[in-house]
Amino acid sequence: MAYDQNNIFAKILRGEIPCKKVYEDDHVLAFEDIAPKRPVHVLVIPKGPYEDATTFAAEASDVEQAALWKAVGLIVKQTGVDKTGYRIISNTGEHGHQEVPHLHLHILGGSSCGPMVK
Ligand code: DGP
Repeated sequence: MAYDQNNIFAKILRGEIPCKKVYEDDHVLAFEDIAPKRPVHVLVIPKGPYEDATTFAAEASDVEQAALWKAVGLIVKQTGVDKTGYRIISNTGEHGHQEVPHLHLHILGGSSCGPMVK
Protein backbone atom coordinates (compact mmCIF):
# COMPACT_ATOMS: atom_id res chain seq x y z
CA MET A 1 0.00 0.00 0.00
CA ALA A 2 1.26 3.51 -0.80
CA TYR A 3 2.28 5.71 2.11
CA ASP A 4 -0.48 8.20 3.02
CA GLN A 5 1.13 11.65 3.13
CA ASN A 6 -1.94 12.97 4.98
CA ASN A 7 -1.76 10.68 7.99
CA ILE A 8 -1.65 12.51 11.31
CA PHE A 9 2.00 11.77 12.04
CA ALA A 10 3.06 13.01 8.59
CA LYS A 11 1.28 16.25 9.48
CA ILE A 12 3.11 16.39 12.82
CA LEU A 13 6.42 15.86 11.00
CA ARG A 14 5.59 18.73 8.63
CA GLY A 15 4.72 20.96 11.58
CA GLU A 16 1.08 21.25 10.51
CA ILE A 17 -0.14 19.79 13.81
CA PRO A 18 1.56 20.54 17.14
CA CYS A 19 3.02 17.91 19.41
CA LYS A 20 4.72 17.78 22.79
CA LYS A 21 8.21 16.95 21.58
CA VAL A 22 10.32 14.63 23.71
CA TYR A 23 13.25 14.03 21.35
CA GLU A 24 14.36 14.85 17.82
CA ASP A 25 17.34 14.14 15.60
CA ASP A 26 17.93 13.94 11.84
CA HIS A 27 16.02 10.66 11.49
CA VAL A 28 13.64 10.43 14.44
CA LEU A 29 10.94 12.44 16.20
CA ALA A 30 9.40 11.43 19.54
CA PHE A 31 6.45 13.07 21.24
CA GLU A 32 3.88 12.43 23.95
CA ASP A 33 0.84 10.36 22.99
CA ILE A 34 -2.30 12.51 22.91
CA ALA A 35 -4.18 9.94 25.01
CA PRO A 36 -1.57 8.50 27.39
CA LYS A 37 -2.19 4.99 28.68
CA ARG A 38 0.57 5.23 31.29
CA PRO A 39 2.29 8.11 33.12
CA VAL A 40 4.99 7.90 30.44
CA HIS A 41 3.60 7.28 26.96
CA VAL A 42 5.90 8.41 24.19
CA LEU A 43 5.55 7.74 20.46
CA VAL A 44 8.81 7.33 18.56
CA ILE A 45 8.62 7.70 14.79
CA PRO A 46 11.08 7.70 11.91
CA LYS A 47 11.04 10.84 9.79
CA GLY A 48 10.97 8.79 6.61
CA PRO A 49 7.69 7.70 4.98
CA TYR A 50 7.33 4.20 6.43
CA GLU A 51 3.83 2.90 6.95
CA ASP A 52 4.60 0.26 9.53
CA ALA A 53 7.22 -1.98 11.09
CA THR A 54 7.22 -4.35 8.13
CA THR A 55 7.93 -1.59 5.63
CA PHE A 56 10.52 0.02 7.86
CA ALA A 57 12.39 -3.25 8.37
CA ALA A 58 12.41 -3.93 4.62
CA GLU A 59 13.07 -0.46 3.23
CA ALA A 60 14.73 1.84 5.77
CA SER A 61 18.48 2.30 5.61
CA ASP A 62 20.78 0.88 8.25
CA VAL A 63 21.35 4.43 9.47
CA GLU A 64 17.61 5.05 9.90
CA GLN A 65 17.09 1.73 11.66
CA ALA A 66 19.99 2.32 14.02
CA ALA A 67 18.78 5.84 14.72
CA LEU A 68 15.37 4.59 15.85
CA TRP A 69 16.85 2.28 18.48
CA LYS A 70 19.43 4.81 19.53
CA ALA A 71 16.58 7.27 20.10
CA VAL A 72 14.70 4.70 22.18
CA GLY A 73 17.76 4.27 24.37
CA LEU A 74 18.03 8.00 24.94
CA ILE A 75 14.30 8.51 25.55
CA VAL A 76 13.98 5.78 28.16
CA LYS A 77 16.83 7.40 30.07
CA GLN A 78 15.44 10.90 29.59
CA THR A 79 12.02 9.86 30.92
CA GLY A 80 13.49 7.72 33.71
CA VAL A 81 11.67 4.54 32.75
CA ASP A 82 14.99 2.76 32.19
CA LYS A 83 15.16 2.43 35.97
CA THR A 84 11.74 0.85 36.51
CA GLY A 85 10.99 -0.86 33.22
CA TYR A 86 8.76 -0.16 30.27
CA ARG A 87 6.99 -1.74 27.35
CA ILE A 88 7.58 -1.05 23.67
CA ILE A 89 4.69 -1.76 21.31
CA SER A 90 4.33 -1.25 17.58
CA ASN A 91 0.78 -2.01 16.49
CA THR A 92 0.95 -3.16 12.89
CA GLY A 93 -1.81 -3.54 10.34
CA GLU A 94 -5.39 -4.67 10.76
CA HIS A 95 -4.81 -7.45 13.29
CA GLY A 96 -2.41 -5.23 15.22
CA HIS A 97 -5.11 -2.52 15.45
CA GLN A 98 -2.81 0.11 13.96
CA GLU A 99 -4.70 3.40 13.73
CA VAL A 100 -2.08 5.75 12.28
CA PRO A 101 -0.34 4.43 9.14
CA HIS A 102 3.14 5.75 9.96
CA LEU A 103 5.45 3.47 11.94
CA HIS A 104 5.44 4.37 15.62
CA LEU A 105 6.86 2.71 18.69
CA HIS A 106 4.83 3.24 21.85
CA ILE A 107 7.07 3.51 24.92
CA LEU A 108 4.86 2.89 27.97
CA GLY A 109 6.07 3.17 31.54
CA GLY A 110 5.90 4.98 34.83
CA SER A 111 3.54 2.36 36.26
CA SER A 112 3.13 -1.35 35.76
CA CYS A 113 1.66 -2.31 32.41
CA GLY A 114 0.44 -5.67 33.73
CA PRO A 115 1.18 -8.99 32.10
CA MET A 116 -0.79 -8.36 28.89
CA VAL A 117 -0.99 -5.56 26.32
CA LYS A 118 -3.82 -3.01 26.91
P1 DGP B 1 -1.91 2.95 17.09
O1 DGP B 1 -3.18 2.23 17.43
O2 DGP B 1 -0.71 2.18 17.53
O3 DGP B 1 -1.85 3.37 15.64
O4 DGP B 1 -1.93 4.26 18.00
C1 DGP B 1 -1.92 5.58 17.54
C2 DGP B 1 -1.63 6.46 18.72
O5 DGP B 1 -1.50 7.78 18.24
C3 DGP B 1 -2.73 6.49 19.78
O6 DGP B 1 -2.19 6.02 21.02
C4 DGP B 1 -3.13 7.95 19.89
C5 DGP B 1 -2.01 8.68 19.19
N1 DGP B 1 -2.44 9.86 18.47
C6 DGP B 1 -3.42 9.93 17.54
N2 DGP B 1 -3.52 11.19 17.07
C7 DGP B 1 -2.57 11.91 17.70
C8 DGP B 1 -2.17 13.27 17.64
O7 DGP B 1 -2.70 14.10 16.89
N3 DGP B 1 -1.16 13.66 18.45
C9 DGP B 1 -0.53 12.78 19.30
N4 DGP B 1 0.45 13.27 20.06
N5 DGP B 1 -0.87 11.49 19.38
C10 DGP B 1 -1.89 11.07 18.59
